[in-house]
Amino acid sequence: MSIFKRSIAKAQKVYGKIFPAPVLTDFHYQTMPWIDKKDPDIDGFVRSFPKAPHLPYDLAEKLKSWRNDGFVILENVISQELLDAYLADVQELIERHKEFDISIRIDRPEYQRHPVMKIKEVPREIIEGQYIKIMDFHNASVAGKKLMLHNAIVSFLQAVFQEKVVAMQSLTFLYGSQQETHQDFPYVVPQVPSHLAAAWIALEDVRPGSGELHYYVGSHKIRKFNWGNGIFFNGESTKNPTDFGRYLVAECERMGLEKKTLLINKGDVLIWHAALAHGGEPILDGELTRKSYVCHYSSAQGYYRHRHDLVNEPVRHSYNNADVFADPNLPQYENSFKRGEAVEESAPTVPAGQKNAL
Ligand SMILES: O=C(O)CCC(=O)C(=O)O
Ligand SMILES: [Fe+2]
Repeated sequence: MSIFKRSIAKAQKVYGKIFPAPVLTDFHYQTMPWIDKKDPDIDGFVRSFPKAPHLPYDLAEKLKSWRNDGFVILENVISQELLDAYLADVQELIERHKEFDISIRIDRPEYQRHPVMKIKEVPREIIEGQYIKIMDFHNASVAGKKLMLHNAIVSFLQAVFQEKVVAMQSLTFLYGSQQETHQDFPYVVPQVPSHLAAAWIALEDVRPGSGELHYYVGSHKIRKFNWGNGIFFNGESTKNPTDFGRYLVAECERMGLEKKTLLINKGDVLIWHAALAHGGEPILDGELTRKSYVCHYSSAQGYYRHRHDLVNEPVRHSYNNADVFADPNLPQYENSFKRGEAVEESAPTVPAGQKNAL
């Protein structure tokens, strides 16, 4: 570095000490979804929301628990046929993995230096083992897109954001993640950070001991963690994910929030708030898979550029009036797994609890 550049850097550092930039302690109130603001009129909104009477769940009841608890479970909303089409696509990807540049994340010590790899570079026994996330397979899989933009999910999120829904990314798990307790918003940051939610789609019935997802009821309202440089995790943060996990567990326990584990069935979906504290339980029985598909969402205002291409207008794919962007880096694979094309994405139309009443 030249003497000139060094002096500038030093002056900036001194300036930063005298006039520190304000550290963000929460989302900007103005940007927050209506339902997170003071006194939202949920019944009034549902009366005016044309889709509400056609959904396979009681939207007003779900929006109220979303506001209070930070999550909802939609039971029996996705057809087995669509789930099986996606599972078959995943199986085919694994069998033909040597042909694909699709990314997977491997959280095993041997891969610590390069946790994100192309699936073709990873041995099959690693791909089919624990600590693996298949990344953004919805780009290649039509069934993956239809699941991600399923009417039951995007209608609920459209109500939460009062806006068109845009899916951001997906992760496919064969085993429990065993991830520490965390909130997603410090890591998954759309252009409007408070416009974020996630769905956990059960690809099989969840069995106890398989490393179930856990979450703290109402934890979306706790005071936000300070990473040393505000509420997002990035290169300037002085705290790490383990500090974050410790803070969240201590804060949830101090507030007396209930910890739950997720034991839902194939076809059910958990949708959670950007700030719900959650993680993966240890796997107690290594024989048990826990196949699941996790998608993150924002709104049209909140996510208008693909995170891997902030310059160009994204290529959009739409279902149920919601969008997902094509992968700007791997156009050759887009929708090349076509099983989902033949599947009608219709959901069971009767709420699970009312089936016998008809
Ligand atoms: O499914 C899990 O165990 C955790 C997934 C998760 O936290 C995420 O994808 O945000
Ligand atoms: Fe998460």
